[in-house]
Amino acid sequence: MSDLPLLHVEYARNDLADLLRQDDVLAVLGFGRDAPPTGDDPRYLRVGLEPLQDRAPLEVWRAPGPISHGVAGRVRWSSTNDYCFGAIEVAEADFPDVATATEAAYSSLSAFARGGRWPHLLRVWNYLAAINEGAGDAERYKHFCTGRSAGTRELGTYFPAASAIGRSDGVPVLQVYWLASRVPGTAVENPRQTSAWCYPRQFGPTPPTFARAMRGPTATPQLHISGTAAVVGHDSQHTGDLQAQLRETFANLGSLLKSAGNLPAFDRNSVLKAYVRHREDLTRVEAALGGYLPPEIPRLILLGDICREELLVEIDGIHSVR
Ligand code: 3EB
Repeated sequence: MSDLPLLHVEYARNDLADLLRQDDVLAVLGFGRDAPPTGDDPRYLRVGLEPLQDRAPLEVWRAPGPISHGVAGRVRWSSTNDYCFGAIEVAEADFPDVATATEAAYSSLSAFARGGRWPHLLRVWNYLAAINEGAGDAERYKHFCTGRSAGTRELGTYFPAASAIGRSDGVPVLQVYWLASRVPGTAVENPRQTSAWCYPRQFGPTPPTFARAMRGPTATPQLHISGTAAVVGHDSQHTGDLQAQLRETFANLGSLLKSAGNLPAFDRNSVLKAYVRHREDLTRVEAALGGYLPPEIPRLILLGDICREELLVEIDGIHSVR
């Protein structure tokens, strides 16, 4: 077993420039139009999901330095000895369709990962515009899945944990960012859910290639949790019922923690993000999270489309044991 340090993730109110002067800051993420725009420093990325609380914090990833950073082709990256943060943005206008754009992003990601000292993808976030546009096999999310799979064939079946969410700002630029490591993690599946890469044909020509979670190669447990929604087996549950979808989502999260090695319940060492399809559901989602989680757990609620039209909410996060 390996013993990488835990990645420390927090939601902070600091000024971006102050954060980027600190020598243990691997990455900073900003959310929505009021966040600082993406600039020259590859450690910072603004993503196209609007925060639903008043003033969104910045998400800060810290790991023991020294930290290097740079730009390699399409990839903006930063790294410690153990971890690498990478980000790619691909304008859809430069490609014939979303599948081709996604394949290009993932080919760059794969080549970068394979060629460097951090070849093991632990966790990937994907944000694309109009994710549910198109009917049946023509839905953009399904084309995204085809492109992702085509761009990552060399990775075999070592799939990272992932989230794929519709950008609420509608900007037709695919954003992909990730966490990779020097030594591999351990993928974790959820016994309540069919593994995504085994989804039946009705969910599209190319099944989604992600693990339900990834246990980091850390001395004490750190679990990178994929976007988790009200999916049981391969089917969505409770269409039209937000509260029931949240209950099912928390049942899935509980089952995942158990499957990852009987991990304890979420506490102050975890951080969670909830993606909400409809702005008007914010108050109800906030209240429901308050019922499922102790108040000290940092959480961020973002406006974004879930990749199945009937799903109203999805939760991801990082669970850590210190
Ligand atoms: C699901 O369980 C819901 O395509 O990367 C969740 C997390 C979902 C990641 C992805 C999709 C993805 O199938 C959707």
